[in-house]
Amino acid sequence: MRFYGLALVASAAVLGACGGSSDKAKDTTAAASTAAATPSTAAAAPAAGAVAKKPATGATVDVKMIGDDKGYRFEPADVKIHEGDAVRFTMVTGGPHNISFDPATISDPTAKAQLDANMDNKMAELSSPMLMNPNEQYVISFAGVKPGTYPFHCTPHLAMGMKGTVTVQ
Ligand SMILES: [Cu+2]
Repeated sequence: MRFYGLALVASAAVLGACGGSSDKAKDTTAAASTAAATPSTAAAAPAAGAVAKKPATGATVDVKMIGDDKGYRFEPADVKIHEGDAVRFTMVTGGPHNISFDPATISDPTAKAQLDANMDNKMAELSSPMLMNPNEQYVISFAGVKPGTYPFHCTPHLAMGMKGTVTVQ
């Protein structure tokens, strides 16, 4: 006798798959930004422009602007003048150089405005243009600039100590 025991184990593997994809209607609202062309209201009202340039009436003192193997410097770095004199800066070597007074060092607003007015072709307040080539000159009148000490520097070479002072006696 043969006895066949057949055990059928049906294991139902239930795979629960939850793949619910909800369609979301994307509402793209294009915000039409109507950027109104704002006219550049550059109010060309020079408040300090009321100060007129005053030409020098006295002596002219020369200062050389030098950059060589000894460093960058004004020569002489510290000059003493009288009100009404002018300082003539001459580019010698190692340019570009410029002459820039730090507005923060001039506490008197009248002196600051007059000195600024006396400077031609400025890059910024109290800052001369760059002198690129040998023998280029820049003259600053100190007419109307009251007595005091006015520190200045060369913007490109300030970190290398190229600075000086003009003392109006
Ligand atoms: Cu310089």
